[in-house]
Amino acid sequence: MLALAMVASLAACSSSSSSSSDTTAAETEAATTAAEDGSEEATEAADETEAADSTASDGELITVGFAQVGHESDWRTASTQSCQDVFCEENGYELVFVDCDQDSAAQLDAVRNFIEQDVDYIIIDPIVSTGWDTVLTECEEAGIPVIVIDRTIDDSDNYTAWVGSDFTAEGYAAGEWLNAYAEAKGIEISGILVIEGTTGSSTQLGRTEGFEEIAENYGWTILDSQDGDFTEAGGQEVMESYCQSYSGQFNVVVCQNDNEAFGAMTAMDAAGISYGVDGDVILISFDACTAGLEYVQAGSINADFECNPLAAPFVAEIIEALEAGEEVESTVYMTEHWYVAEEDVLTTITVNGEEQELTYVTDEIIEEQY
Ligand code: GZL
Repeated sequence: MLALAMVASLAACSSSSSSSSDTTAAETEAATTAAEDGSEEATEAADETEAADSTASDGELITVGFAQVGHESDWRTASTQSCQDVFCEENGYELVFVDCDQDSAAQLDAVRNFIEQDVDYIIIDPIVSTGWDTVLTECEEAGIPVIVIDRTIDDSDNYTAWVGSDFTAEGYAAGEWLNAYAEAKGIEISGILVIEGTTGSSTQLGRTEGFEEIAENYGWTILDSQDGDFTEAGGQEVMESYCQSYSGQFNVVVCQNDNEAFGAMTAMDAAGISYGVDGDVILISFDACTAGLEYVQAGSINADFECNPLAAPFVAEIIEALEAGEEVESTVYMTEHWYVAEEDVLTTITVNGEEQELTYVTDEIIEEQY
């Protein structure tokens, strides 16, 4: 079967507005299906792929297949843009980009399509942390190095390197900040509601594990913890349900990403529940995307625990080292900050005995954020 991945041929890396033909896994599948029917779309896609293959075969460009989680959040958009900015023709790359639309089966298909196309490297941001061993073995047998970014793969270590964040540490930091903040403000924590990220993602697993461990240490009550799928709609839906079920029982909401927090704010506004620095509910978020930090600066979100999406430059360094026959680090952690809305309440927290800085959000920080 002719396996097709539509080539996301990218404009120069110069601007974030570089156009690219984003391809969802569904479109790739459609093109593959169409290929069997010999339809026009398939011919077009085949021409694009052939063109890319012929260019890559000149040995001028390094072809990188990137199976991205989806397009569910501001964080994901920044992650995708970072890869498109780095892995472009100007920098010596041809990027074959597939948006897997939060569909794990489609993500495995995308990786197998990359093997069929015999790309030089494969980047995976795994939607969920298990189900990877077989396809990673296929990559190894094809002689294609795999670099994992962001989320982790927990049922195989058959890949060259991982670049990302410590999600459990993020959960610990959120819990310790909440304890120190409540003490400093004289707030008695009555009940906590959590809106989790995509179930089974290492992000959801880590942030949940870290925060729940701290909650248990301090004897807090987590009233409920449901999946908001890292989307604004998901956050709003779960928060609407919480406002119905737990009215008057909670004064902390923890959202495992900013887009869920945006949805939760909409739901609490509709329910007449105040939140943030001057509100009845402490609102905690993760990611610290630009829009999230704007809400922190406005006092709507009390604290936002950053997860840095800009892994691509570190991946490019790994690929360049591999191209030069050098050894590479198997694990690279991103640098992150814990952002707060109030400059004069806390400046540090202690997490597992280590003092960690808190960062007050300024216009300059927002200007620089992703
Ligand atoms: C985090 C990343 C998560 C973000 C969400 O590493 O995988 O997925 O926290 C995104 O915004 O959807």
